[in-house]
Amino acid sequence: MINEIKGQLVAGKGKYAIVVSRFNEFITSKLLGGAVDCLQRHGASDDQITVVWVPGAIEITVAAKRLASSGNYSAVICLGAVIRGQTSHYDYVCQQISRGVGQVNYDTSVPAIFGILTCDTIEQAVERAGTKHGNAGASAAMSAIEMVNVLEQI
Ligand code: INI
Repeated sequence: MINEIKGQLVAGKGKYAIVVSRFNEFITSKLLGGAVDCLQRHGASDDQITVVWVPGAIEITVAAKRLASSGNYSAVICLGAVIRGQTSHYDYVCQQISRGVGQVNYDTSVPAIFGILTCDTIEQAVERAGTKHGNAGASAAMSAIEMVNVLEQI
């Protein structure tokens, strides 16, 4: 019989850090609400959840790396909203944070979950922050719970 490892969707005793950016706060606060609600509904208590606010998406990586390296957290959930403007700034921000969050995973072996919206329009972001297309913060929290459970078994 094959040995198959699957993550339970139970927060267990895991410690979950959430890094959330203040830029586009009207969206990111909804992502945060979705993430916290998801963690709580899967059994996490208040003392298992730490929330760190940073100025913008670019700053998420450094805080995520500090948290992941501290040894105090089972997973780091990164939440932000990058919305395309009239310049190429968007592309630079997106590139930097996707690489940065990925790097935190490789450098620390603590799962850093990419819950950062990268949208062409504000409407697309609203749709992913608790309306038509669900809540990307809740999805990110779910991924964090699953990864913590998977890694505990490996
Ligand atoms: N930060 C975001 O989180 N979302 C954005 O859409 C955004 N745009 O488009 O500029 C943004 N910029 C700020 C950036 O993340 C840094 O905070 C800033 O450059 C200071 O380092």
